[in-house]
Amino acid sequence: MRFDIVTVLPELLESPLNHSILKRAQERGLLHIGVHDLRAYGLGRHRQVDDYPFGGGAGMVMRPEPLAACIRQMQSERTYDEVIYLTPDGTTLNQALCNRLSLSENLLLLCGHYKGIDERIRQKFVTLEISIGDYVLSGGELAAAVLVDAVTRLIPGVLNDETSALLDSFQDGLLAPPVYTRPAEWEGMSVPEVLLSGHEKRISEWRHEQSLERTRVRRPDLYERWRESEEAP
Ligand code: 6GU
Repeated sequence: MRFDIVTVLPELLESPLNHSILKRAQERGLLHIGVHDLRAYGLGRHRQVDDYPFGGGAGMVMRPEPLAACIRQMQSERTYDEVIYLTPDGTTLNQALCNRLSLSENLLLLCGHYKGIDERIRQKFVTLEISIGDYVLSGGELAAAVLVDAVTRLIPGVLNDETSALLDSFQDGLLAPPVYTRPAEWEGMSVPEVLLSGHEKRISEWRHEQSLERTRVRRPDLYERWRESEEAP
């Protein structure tokens, strides 16, 4: 799978995309990430990429020409399943959308900055607009890193233990159960007996009960949705 990311701040993406699981996925050839500096497509001697908003108001808006030139260059090299604009007014990212995106071959991600990008770029090129939650970030870069991380871990072969993505919170619509490691006794607190029993069936039943209870208490909205999906024929 390949991500191409268009940004005015490529340095902001370097570290989060080059460690741990994302690093290993790239080394294994399962993931390719191209980071593209929009400044290279900027206008004039100063490589300008933004300008004042028509109609007035605070902040700058990203001009259409550099973005269009960059997107067209990318599209001349490969076909994209989606051209995604990261924006707080997009649809909220969730696990279902991550699952869907993980089936893609190539994704093009556009990071906005300042007051956002000229609306005409959204109309002409963007096929999907995604927010990572109801709060405002300074730009789309950290949101793009979140999206790449959440989607990459769903690509077969990326995680060491193939089953472990299936046990993530949300993957079955429930929160994950509590986990413990050694020591079995720590500062007067012990690990639930069942986890030390070696009894696989009882352990998986316990984990499922814990998942249900945790979801019911912490996320009643998810719990109701899960119950509805369970009773569907
Ligand atoms: Cl995708 N961009 C910005 N700037 N802020 C956000 C966001 C995206 N998602 C949540 N907040």
